[in-house]
Order: sequence, then C-alpha cells, then structure tokens
Amino acid sequence: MPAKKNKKPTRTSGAPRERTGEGGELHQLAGADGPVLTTAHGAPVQDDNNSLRAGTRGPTLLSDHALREKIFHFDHERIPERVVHARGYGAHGVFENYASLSDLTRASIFATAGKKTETFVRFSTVAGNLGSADLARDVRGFATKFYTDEGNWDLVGNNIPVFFIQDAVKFPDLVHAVKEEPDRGFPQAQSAHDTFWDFASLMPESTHMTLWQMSDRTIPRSLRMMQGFGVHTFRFVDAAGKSTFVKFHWKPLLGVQSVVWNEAVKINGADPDFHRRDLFDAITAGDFPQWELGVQVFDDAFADAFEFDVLDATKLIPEEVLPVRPIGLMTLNRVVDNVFAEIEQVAFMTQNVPPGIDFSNDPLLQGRNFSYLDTQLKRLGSTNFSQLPVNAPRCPVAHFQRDGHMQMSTQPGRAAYEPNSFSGSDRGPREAGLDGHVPFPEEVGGETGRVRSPSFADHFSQARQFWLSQTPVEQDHIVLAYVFELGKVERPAIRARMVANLRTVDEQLASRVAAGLRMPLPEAAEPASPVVELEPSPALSLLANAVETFEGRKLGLLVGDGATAAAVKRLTRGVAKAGGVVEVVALAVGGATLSDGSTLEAKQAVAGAPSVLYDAVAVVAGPDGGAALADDPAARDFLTDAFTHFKVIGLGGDTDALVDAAGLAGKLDDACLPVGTPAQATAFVDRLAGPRQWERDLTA
Ligand code: HDE
Repeated sequence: MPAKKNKKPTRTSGAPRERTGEGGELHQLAGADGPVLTTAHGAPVQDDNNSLRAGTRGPTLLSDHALREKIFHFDHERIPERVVHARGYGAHGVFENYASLSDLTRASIFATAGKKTETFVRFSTVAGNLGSADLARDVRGFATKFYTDEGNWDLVGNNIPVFFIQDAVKFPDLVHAVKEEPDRGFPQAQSAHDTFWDFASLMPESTHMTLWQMSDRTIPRSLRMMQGFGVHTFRFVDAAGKSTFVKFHWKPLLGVQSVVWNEAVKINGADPDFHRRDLFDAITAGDFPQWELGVQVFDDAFADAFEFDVLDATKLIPEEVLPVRPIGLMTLNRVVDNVFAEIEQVAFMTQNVPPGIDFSNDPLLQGRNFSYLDTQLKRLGSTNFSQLPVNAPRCPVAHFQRDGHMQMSTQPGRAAYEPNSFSGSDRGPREAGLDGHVPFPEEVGGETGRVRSPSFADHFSQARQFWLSQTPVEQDHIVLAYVFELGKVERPAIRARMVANLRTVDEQLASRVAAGLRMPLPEAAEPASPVVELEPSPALSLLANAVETFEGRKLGLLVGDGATAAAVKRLTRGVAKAGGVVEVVALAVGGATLSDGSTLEAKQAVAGAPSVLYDAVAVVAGPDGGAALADDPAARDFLTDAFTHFKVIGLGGDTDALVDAAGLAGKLDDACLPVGTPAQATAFVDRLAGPRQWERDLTA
C-alpha cells in the first residue's frame, strides 16, 4: 500500500478536535472551559488519540510514557470483588436520634434528642458476582456505617433477622455451597442448585432461614422497602458499666414490599439494575428513603427465661414477646459521586463499635469480628484502607500506627511510640482510660472444647412458627419457591432430605412441596430437640403488615394514539399527589399523539418496558391507538403480565381490543378499573394504595 504510506498526516489528534471559526482553525473541545488533560503526575497531555509512532504507519515507540501510564493504570483498575455480597449499591445519609438513651448506653450517637450523625449504607445480594442481576432470590445485606463522634459504628446486617448457621466455622462451607458449583461455574446468583440444598438439607439449623429465604422477603420490590436486622444480640453499656442486651431493627417508612417470583425472573432480564436504578432515581428526585432504627432491649433475666438462646443467630425474639422500640430515623439523601470510590471501597467491619456498644458471645458474631479485617486488606490492598474518604472517621484520629502501603497521612511529631517523654506536637496521643471503649467485663469460665451448646439444639420450632405466621398467599409463595428451587436440584436424595426436614416443620408444608415436585412424602426428619408449639407471630408476615400507600411506587402508563389528554393529565396528577411516579410508555419512545393533537413523549418504548417494571399499570388510547396496541406483542404482554402478577390495572378509552388480544376478555376483576372520568381516576388512584389483587383467579 505505498500510496497510503506516503500520504502526509493532516493532523496529529483525532476526535476531540473540531473545526470552528471562519478561518477554519482547530480548537480542542475541552480546552476553553474545562481542565486540561494531564498524566497522573500532572504533565499536560498533547494528544490522547494517537500514540507516539515512528512514521504514520510504523511501530509504537516505547518512549510514549503517557500511553504506558494510561494503559498501566487501566490494567490495574479491578480489585477483588467481595467474597460474598459482591453486588451492591449504596448512598449517604443522616441518622437522627429521637431521645436520649443514656439510661441504656453511653454511645454518644444516642446521647441527646435530635442529635444527627452522618451515615453510609450499602445494600447487597449475597451469592451473586458483582455483575449479577439485582432481583436474584437472595438475602439482602443492609450494612450501615455511622460516622459517630467516638468512631465509626458499622451495623452490618441483613434484611432477614436470622441466619443459616450458628457457628462461624461453617460460613465458608455455606458460601461454597451457594456459590456457582466449582466444576462448572454455574449457576450464578442462585441457591436453586444441588450443592446449596445438599448443604441446607444436611444442616437442620438452616431450616428456619430457608423458610425466610423461600418467602417473598428475598425478592424485594425496592431496597427502600426492606427491613434490616442486626441479627446478632449485641450489648448496650451505660456510663456506669451496666449492660443491656440489644437487637437492632430497621423499618422502612415506605413499608415492606416484594415482587412475585415470575416478575423477579422477568425484571432480571428487562432491567438487571432494577434496585440500584430505583434507589438512584428516588434519591436524585429528592424522594429520600427513610428507615426507623428500633431496638429490642432485654436483661439477663429475660435472656435466661426466653425459650431459645439469645446467642443463637438462627433464632429471633418475636416482636409480640418483646416489642421494638423506635429510637431514631435514618434518611438517605445523597447518591455517591463515584461508585468505585465509595460503594466498592467502603469497608464494613462488625468489630467497629463505639464506646457504649459491645458484643455478645454469639459464636457467629465472634467469628465475624475476627474476619472482616482480613477481607479489607485482601480487597483494598493496604492496611491504610481506613484513610479512604468513605471509610475515614469524621472524628479526630490519633495513634502510633505508621507507614504501610498508600499512607495518605503525613503523621507529624517525633515520637511514634508510647510511653514517651516528649511534649507538644511531638508527644502524640495518650490512652483514653475509662473514656475509651471498655470491653464489658463479663465473667467467663468453663472448659475449652469444640462444643455446641445444647441450648442451640432446637432447629425447627421457630421455622414452624414462621410458617404458621404467614398469610395463605405468603404460604403459597413459600411452597412455590421450595418447589422451584428443589425442582432445579438434580439429585432426588437431596430433595427428599430437604422435604423430610420440612415435614418436621409442618405436615402441610411438606406435603404441598412434595406434591409440587411429584415425589413421595418422605418420613419426617428426627429433630435433635422436640418441636415446641409456639404462638404465631403476626409481625412476621409481610402482607399482614403492608403499608397502604402508593408512595415511592410507579405506575406504568401505556398510552396509545388518540388517548384523551385530560385523562392522562388527571392520572399523572393523581398519582403524583399520592406520592407515586408515572412513567409514560408508548409503542415508540417518541410518544403518542393525544386527542388534543399534542404529543406526549414516552419515557420508554413498550418493547423495552414490560409491566414488571411497574407496581401498577394503566392503558389509555383512542380507537386507532387501541387497535395498534392490540396488534403489538409487547403491548399485549404488558397487560397480560400485569394481570398475572396480580396488579391493579386502569383502562381508559378504547382498550377493548387490547384486553381481548391479551386474552383477558371476560376475566377482568375488581382491580381492573376504568379511568376515563375524573371520579374513576380518583377511585383508581385510591385503589393503587391497596394491596395487589391476590384473590385474582388465574386459572379461569
Ligand atoms: Fe458477612 N462478610 N460474614 N455476614 N457480610 C462480608 O466482608 C463473614 C455474616 C454481611 O456491603 C465480607 O467486606 C463471615 C452474617 C454483609 O460491604 C466477609 C461470617 C451477616 C456484608 C464476610 C459472616 C453478614 C458482609 C465480604 C460468618 C448478617 C456486606 C466482603 C462468621 C448479619 C458488607 C466484606 C458490604 C460481607 C465474612 C456472616 C452480613 C468475607 C466470616 C451472619 C451485609 O468478610
């Protein structure tokens, strides 16, 4: 190609130049009003589009240090993802304390009414890798860092109050069982496979947690609509050194809500970022999610009298037995500026507690306190990870820890040890004595041994209590979830062992799951400790405690050409007044032409916005628009799915053809409402606040 070879280069850089001005002179796009591009060491970069070459078509020169630096940095961009909880999203917030808790704890965060403390929260799934989908059926992490004025307090909890295992030593086994199977690398972000249920079926202590896991709690509608739990029993310690046991609870003001499984499966395809997008959108719209922090506090006498060991993380204390006392409000009010710097690099550690908060001897918690430091060093690569902005305490920090990789702090002073006889700025800090974190002086004793306390032996009674505390709809969902998950298990013996455990929980539960799997009902598993009949705890039901509101929820409004402009306006206003959001969907993203000739722009085309992305839907169209929707497969699915997912449906104008084409003629029920007139729109919006139409007959 000699012709090309001899062509003279016309310019040295590529894209970011444009021809401006009469004289045709070249200007860099950024140069005038933005910063100049530099290397990491600050040298201005001449050209970021063409590497340094010998001749126009010759080899790249090793002397191009800007190229070398850029690619060197790029090659090192990734850090190890979290071993568990890799997929997560977070935001900044503030915690406001309701009243002084000085009778319970000396923690300064709870010292006075109205005291505000900055927070950072990271929500996560457990099993999936960083790039997995948000709506995997999984436990959600709910980790909060409180930047208190006496050091960071990390409350690293989950959206479920109990856990799979009692002793930290089993955690690696649990995680290996639930993660992708190592010989094949799948399934991703799923517990629905042999190794997980093999482990669960062999570990009766996990039975209680699997009931929670199979409930709709593990497919939350939104991170904003999840409870959070500290899980373990902790201690509050007051100024006089008196200890009170405490369990922490987060309760979302928007109520707790979940999607249904068929919806979750489809959301993962339609919008794998469903949860992070929802949190980001809400906070950037000024719709700040809030949670009340509550505590169950109890003394030794309560702990001794309670049926189960309060050190056993597979058990909870029912709220009916010990009410949750609200102590403060957290508001998430700021999205991150940079996902990596903040959400990836935030380092939670259960051992981070300020004076006034302490640990119990829960063997799972004790193991965690030991573990979390390791993981931070492995991931963040330096002992100085506490200096990263998201991890740095907001209170003064002074110690004699020195140096290490990536030391950011120019620690002044001559003496880097203690005791020392220097003074002034050379002296450095001194111990706080009794003002510091004084470990609770618990008396301990007994022989050492690898033992499990007999008080941890009852693995089924609370599982049964959970099952019996659910509404019939929730019980149906639990059965379907076990059937789905165990249906993915290839080895019949594992299915049988798991159903045997379920039979020890409840005869009906087990026989329904067995029927769903078309397998004979196995003998009930022999419990290590007899199953005790406990009072049902209505607080454990999601549906029985649903908050009646459309606040924070979304209506998908499918608009066809010819839709009445006034009807669209009324719905939009009504939903906004109810605290919800309307998202307009049309056949094309360019929108629809309304009855008054105006164009209503759509946020999404229906082919990319199935109704699973919305809490409820409405369809409004004129005659032509209605016919066009009826002809469109995605529009038909939009309606069919909304119906199948028990959603409230609004219908305005000419929608009969679509209803027909969606296979719903003659099936519409009380929750399929007309929205044409003002009175109908009001009734529809009122109905949106209510539950899904669970009684809808899908078999008809
Ligand atoms: Fe964790 N856990 N965990 N865990 N955990 C981690 O720490 C671990 C446990 C929880 O958003 C890791 O920074 C052990 C219970 C949350 O960054 C790791 C044991 C509960 C998060 C780790 C447990 C949790 C983690 C991975 C058994 C619920 C995400 C990366 C003794 C109360 C925090 C990291 C975030 C993260 C270890 C048990 C919740 C590997 C050894 C029980 C919410 O250190």
